[in-house]
Amino acid sequence: MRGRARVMSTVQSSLRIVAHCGNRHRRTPLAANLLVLAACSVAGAAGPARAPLPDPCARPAPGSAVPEPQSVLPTSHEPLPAPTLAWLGSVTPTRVRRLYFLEKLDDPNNPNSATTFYITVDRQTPRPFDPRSSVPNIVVTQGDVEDWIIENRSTELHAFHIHQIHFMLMEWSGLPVNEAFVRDTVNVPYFNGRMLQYPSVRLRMDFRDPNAVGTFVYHCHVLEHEDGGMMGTVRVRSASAAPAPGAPAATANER
Ligand SMILES: [Cu+2]
Repeated sequence: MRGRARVMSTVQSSLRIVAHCGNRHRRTPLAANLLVLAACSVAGAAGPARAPLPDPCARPAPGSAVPEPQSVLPTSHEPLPAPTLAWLGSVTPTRVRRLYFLEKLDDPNNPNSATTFYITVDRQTPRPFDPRSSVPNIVVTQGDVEDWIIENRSTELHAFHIHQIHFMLMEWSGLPVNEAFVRDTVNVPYFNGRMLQYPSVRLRMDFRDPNAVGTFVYHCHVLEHEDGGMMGTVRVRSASAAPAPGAPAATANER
């Protein structure tokens, strides 16, 4: 055999190395997997037939098909466009909403009974997520920025996560936070039963992206909790569909 490669024969389902860089092994060690680099030819296990392997570094022969050119990184870059929206942390929110995580045992006297998980908008009735419901828990208007204060009223950690948009963490249990980035997930610490107030986060929710119109979900990122009901929906209506100032009949979810 020729070439700078290790060449193997197969023994049942294992690979057996019979030579390396043109040198035949006296012993033939087994290998679970092996990378073969740019061999010129190998000896077939069935006999003297030789099978050429393509050399990825070789120049094409005259008259042969020209291979696709390799990608080339640009030597200079166009600068990114300047942001058209104000930095989220400097925007005054249009409203503040409050939500809370909650867990309930099916039998309060039996800690081993099943648990139902909730993420509830303040002043709404706690209900586990119903995927068949077409009524969103929250309705907002595209272009708005809102602050959501999310409490954890359970004795277990929860991770608030929202699809489609991002938010900034502004406060951690009432203490200001100065983060220079946006998130889509944040942990909300558990209540230990002795605190004077529930642990909470204050999030600046960015609904300004015109591509974020529609209905999407927010939920606990602990999937057992999410599947147990800890999920809700937010509908972002387009600014043109928003009711005119002073229009009546806003539902509870739209306030
Ligand atoms: Cu959770």
